[in-house]
Amino acid sequence: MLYPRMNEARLLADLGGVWSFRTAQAEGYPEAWAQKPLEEAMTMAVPASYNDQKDDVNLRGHYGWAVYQRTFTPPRHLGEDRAVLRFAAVTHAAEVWLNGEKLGGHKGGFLPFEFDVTGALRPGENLLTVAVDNRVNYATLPVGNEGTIAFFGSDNPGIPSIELAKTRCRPQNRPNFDFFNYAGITRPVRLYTTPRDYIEDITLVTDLAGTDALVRYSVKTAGEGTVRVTVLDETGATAAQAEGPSGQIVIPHARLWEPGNAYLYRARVTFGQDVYEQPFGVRTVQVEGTKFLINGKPFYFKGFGKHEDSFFRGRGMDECLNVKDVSLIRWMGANSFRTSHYPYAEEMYDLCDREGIVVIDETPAVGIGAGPDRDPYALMRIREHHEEVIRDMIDRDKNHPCVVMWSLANEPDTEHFPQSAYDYFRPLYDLAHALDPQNRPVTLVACQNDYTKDLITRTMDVCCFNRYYGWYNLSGDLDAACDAWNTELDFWQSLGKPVMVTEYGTDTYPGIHNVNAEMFSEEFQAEYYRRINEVFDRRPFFIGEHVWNFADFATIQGPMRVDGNKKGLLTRDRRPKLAAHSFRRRWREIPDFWDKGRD
Ligand code: E8X
Repeated sequence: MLYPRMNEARLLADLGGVWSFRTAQAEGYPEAWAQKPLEEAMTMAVPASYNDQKDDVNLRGHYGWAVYQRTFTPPRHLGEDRAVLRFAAVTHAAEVWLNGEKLGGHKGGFLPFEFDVTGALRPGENLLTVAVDNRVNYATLPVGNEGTIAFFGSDNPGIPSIELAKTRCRPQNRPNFDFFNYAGITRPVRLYTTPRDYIEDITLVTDLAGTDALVRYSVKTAGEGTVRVTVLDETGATAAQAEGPSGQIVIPHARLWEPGNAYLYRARVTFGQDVYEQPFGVRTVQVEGTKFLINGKPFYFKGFGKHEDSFFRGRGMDECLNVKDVSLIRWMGANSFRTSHYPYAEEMYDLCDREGIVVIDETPAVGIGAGPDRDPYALMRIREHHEEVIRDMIDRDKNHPCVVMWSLANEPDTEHFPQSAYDYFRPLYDLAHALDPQNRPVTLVACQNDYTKDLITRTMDVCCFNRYYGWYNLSGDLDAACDAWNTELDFWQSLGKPVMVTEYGTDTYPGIHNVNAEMFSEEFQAEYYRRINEVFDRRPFFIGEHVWNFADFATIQGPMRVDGNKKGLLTRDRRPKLAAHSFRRRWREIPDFWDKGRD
């Protein structure tokens, strides 16, 4: 799916701003609300989550449907052009109405969807109504618990007062994931036009032949016309040309896209009256032995698990914050991050393409676990939707040079029902490889588990796992933590695959200091990383360290969280803790391409 861009053939109108809004019932909303201006409505900014925009506890913790509405008047000169209404993301499910007619719906809160409204627009004012459902359960990604299971804390089964209260508590979301269940129209809504005969999609795959770049392209079109492709370099000069819906283009002496040293070409495609320019980078990615190669060189991941999370906007897209975060990523000498735990806004990938930041692109599949006694793969109703989000994520992000690996899920239960986990994920692994024109490496991020029982993680192209030795277990004992790390890395060493840690960290409250480096202090966070990083540095097959987390972030309330998750190297308002300075010293000494075996 192409990103909406304005050009000489295409109009683009942003429908963000302050919309009308009101909450509805858990199970639904009156369809009559889409027929006329919303009554008893409040103001609500788009794009942004709705949860934190008002000081109303009922809105922050709302459960179920809510309805947004606005009017807009398209220019009269649209003429014969095709008009499309595009939603970059609505969390978690949406139903869209235009002038009282239902256009359709969409399930999934982190990927775009669109409707051709050419015949539905009317002259003058149009009424756009968007109903949004924030419920999570065993059929959604991310997964919500069903019943009254709490994410944190104990369920205290059998205590009569608690059991009775559970039967009478109000219906609410029970996220099986550790981030606040922000919801709403969280990314841009746009109206864009194309000529009747138009370019539907563009796919670009780059390879190297000596100093030349080989670019395989294919252009999907609708209607009549001839496809012409002109490759422009950053100066706007023509680097190569081709004609026809698919083929191969040679760029002589191409400039490579490299981590920290980005170079972007543009594929300018014309078809009939339509035009579209697709940025791309010339780079290759492959796994070879225990190395992760970018342009044939061994890349070392230095970076983070992140969240799209900020004050007031919640999970809402914020390009200023994206620019700030990339600046801080570079300030710390990092080179990459994982889009934990859902695909991020398209604008962040564009920014990473331009800035040379490497991205592991993750689906919203988090929370696939139901305790040691229940097989989540039998219990949950997510397989089809999981395939759908893999398909849509790869379709959306396939041309980004910054994306170097796909993550199928975060911390699914791969320990208690190892064969079920294998049978569930192996086909998804094959699907991702089949769908990706660039055939990038595929992984899943494993939870702290008995890795000797886990059958699926070891079959991934890169073995990625989250480990909290010294925090959630062996708490506070960094000698024991390093001992556990060494024991486990001995196991992974035998596999002969690249291995990286995708989460390790400690809750750290800024301002808590002690000489003895005890848990929750800034000194402990710094010492925890110093000690464990020493273990990593002695393992040539260990190809990356992603800390958890880039910054503090909001979570559901619970006895394990004081004002959210505090494992950030930065506070939520992006101020460095002691460990951020330690990593700045460490990562500025580690090259992006680090052939550890040779050092
Ligand atoms: C944590 C992280 C959470 O924020 C992230 O979304 C997924 C969690 C650690 C799980 N991984 O809690 O800070 C550790 C389980 C150890 C038994």
